[in-house]
Amino acid sequence: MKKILLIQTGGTIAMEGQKDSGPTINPTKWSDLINQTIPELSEIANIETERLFLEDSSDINRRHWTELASYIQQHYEQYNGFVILHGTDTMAYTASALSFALQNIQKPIILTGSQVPMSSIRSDARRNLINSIEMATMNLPEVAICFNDYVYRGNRATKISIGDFDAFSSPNYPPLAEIGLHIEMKPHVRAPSGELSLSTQFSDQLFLLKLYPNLDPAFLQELPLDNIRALVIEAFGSGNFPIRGDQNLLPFFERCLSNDTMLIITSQAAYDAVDLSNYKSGRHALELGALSAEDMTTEATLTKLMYLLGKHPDAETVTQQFQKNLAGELT
Ligand code: ASN
Repeated sequence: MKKILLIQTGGTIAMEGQKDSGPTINPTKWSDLINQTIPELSEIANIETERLFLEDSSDINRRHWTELASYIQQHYEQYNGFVILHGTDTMAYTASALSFALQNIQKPIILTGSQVPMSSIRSDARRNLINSIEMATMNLPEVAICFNDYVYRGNRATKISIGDFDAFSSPNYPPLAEIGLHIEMKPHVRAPSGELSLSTQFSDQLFLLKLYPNLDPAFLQELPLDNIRALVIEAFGSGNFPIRGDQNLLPFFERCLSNDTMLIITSQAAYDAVDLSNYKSGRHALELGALSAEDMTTEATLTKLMYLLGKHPDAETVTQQFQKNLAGELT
């Protein structure tokens, strides 16, 4: 029987009863709860549990990603697969971060959680947990999110619903598997290659700016560009932004680039890819030296930059690597 490590990090799935109490289940109670409420899990795999932290996922940051990635790497040989229980709010960020931190994995690393606490009668935790443990026993060498009968590549997924059981989507990449009467594995699962590599230095010297009509560029004067090595602009449509009148953003973009702050343009539209050659504003940005995030999610764009900025001190390597498909995040 396959050996799976179930790692608890918190989220709603780790709450007892009321949501206002935060993740509370203590480690012993947690294993008991699983054994009592889902005894059939032991028919699927030999499961060991570990509680790394117990956080609402809004409190998860790069230090947790480093600890998680290192912990998995240390225990990599002992298990056939890993399931991480995590809050849904930032699950796509953690999944993306792990996909960069742990490259060339040959085993499944599956993140899951729930919209309703495990202890509630109508919880989705049971189904998500059973599905995830089963997926962790399969030939799925990916960091993936398993939720509501779908398995998504982690760095392609995004949270789309607060109240629905169908909380995730993967706008620019089809699901890796669908779980119904049978498990339907799709052909586009990544093929394992090379040795496992661990890299856990995530930089925080970046900033995300979401554009909106009427944004006053004067506000941007205050941004501490000396501490911002990369500025991600979540622009409109195919990568557009204001270029007329007093809301013209080009002078600010020029200031960023002359200050050696990389400029990366992503989109507020979830589907399809940024194309800076489509419209006038994008072409101006291209001429200045801005990069396109193409069809990457904002979560993947940010965590990829955190990973690259943490790893490479020089902007040239970061720029080159950013445009490459490192872990299946980019088409
Ligand atoms: N606030 C929770 C979290 O992300 C939401 C959840 O897990 N459903 O930790």
